[in-house]
Amino acid sequence: MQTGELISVNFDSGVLNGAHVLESARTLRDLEGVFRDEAAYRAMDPSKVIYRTQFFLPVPEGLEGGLFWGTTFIEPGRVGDEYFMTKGHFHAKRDRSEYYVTAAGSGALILMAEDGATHAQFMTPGSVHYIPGHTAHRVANTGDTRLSFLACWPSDAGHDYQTIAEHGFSARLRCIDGKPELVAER
Ligand code: S6P
Ligand code: ZN
Repeated sequence: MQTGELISVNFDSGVLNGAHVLESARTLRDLEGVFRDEAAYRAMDPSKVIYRTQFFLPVPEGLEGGLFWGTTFIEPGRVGDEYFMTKGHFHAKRDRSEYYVTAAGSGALILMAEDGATHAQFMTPGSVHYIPGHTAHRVANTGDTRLSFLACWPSDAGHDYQTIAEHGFSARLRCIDGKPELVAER
């Protein structure tokens, strides 16, 4: 039996194991301009890790027809009244879709269509989230523990961070009276 590039996933933690699993981390410094409360952002340690990712890329990036697999781990915390969250992106090839599956913790998947219409889906262990093409996606950790979710996306999807850096999401998930609330920006 041929095993290929075997990896495994721990469904309780979301952790991927295998010789070909890659890792990266985003610190507060990498999230410049993401959070609305600039003063709160400046007062925090820029080297603090906000989220880490693990990736399994069995085919070259950009190849049509392949699939990638990964896990994202977002620490609990807030910058001002906004929860720690991912930068968020559209896929560079806009029609490419993606699945997220929550492994641990609780959070919200924030989805924004190209016309700016935004909504959120609650994430809880076992929840499966289909992200259609043409939809920007970002995840916020609304809980007190680490949020982990698995992802599967096409190897030619690519990432467009620039559009979000320039225009942001049209709504932000803020902690209001202790509860997450999606608040329109404009
Ligand atoms: C890739 C997929 C995820 C994110 C990860 C980090 O298409 O959506 O693996 O890359 O959750 O988020 P971001 O917005 O920093 O790439
Ligand atoms: Zn994506």
